[in-house]
Amino acid sequence: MSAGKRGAFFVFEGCDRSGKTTQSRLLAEFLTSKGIPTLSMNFPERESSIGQVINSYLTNSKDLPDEVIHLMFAANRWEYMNKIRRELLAGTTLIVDRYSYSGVAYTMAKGLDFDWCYAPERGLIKPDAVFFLKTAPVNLSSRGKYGEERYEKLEFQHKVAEVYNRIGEREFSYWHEIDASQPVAELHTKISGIAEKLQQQVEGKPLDKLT
Ligand code: 2DT
Repeated sequence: MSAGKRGAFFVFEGCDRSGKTTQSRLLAEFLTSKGIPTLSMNFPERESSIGQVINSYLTNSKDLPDEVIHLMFAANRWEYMNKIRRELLAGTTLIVDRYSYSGVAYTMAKGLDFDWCYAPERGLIKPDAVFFLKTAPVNLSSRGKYGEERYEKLEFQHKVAEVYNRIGEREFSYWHEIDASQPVAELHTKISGIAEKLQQQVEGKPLDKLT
């Protein structure tokens, strides 16, 4: 690969069980089939020591103040920033399931204000595109294994959905809202179409930061 060609940074966002995992996998398979080096990640990254604390919080085995867990989620992204930068600059395209937008949406849904929630995200590498899988939270409960983790409550998911809409308005220039009630294959066709086009545009474009 010629110098200066970097990978693209794609993020999937949405309420719990909105199909992010399936669509991330399909996009990774699609890009790989086109010969593009691809790496899939997700946040929270539960393997690190910070990630393990987050995992015990999410599975309800540990309680923490809202502010503390919020900062741990942000710290969990910061601890992977060098790796993300390195991979992108080496030409690998990243497909990331959840990022700062989940951080802001889930904590604001608890009542904390935007500026406070967003502050620790400033300076993180900015994605080239966010695919926001929009679905009515009411539909989600019919999907498998719903309700086991801390945030999988319908009322809370409604609040999260509202905050996502506000974030989408603020970040409109790279936010792609996709109706997640469509069949899996149709969703994938839309997403892969956008990703393929962006993939070509980002080559040679410097990495940007969240501001
Ligand atoms: P998964 O079920 O997708 O693993 O998500 N969350 C996630 C936050 O509250 N803040 C964050 O910064 C991130 C990345 C969303 C686990 C849950 O963690 C929430 C759902």
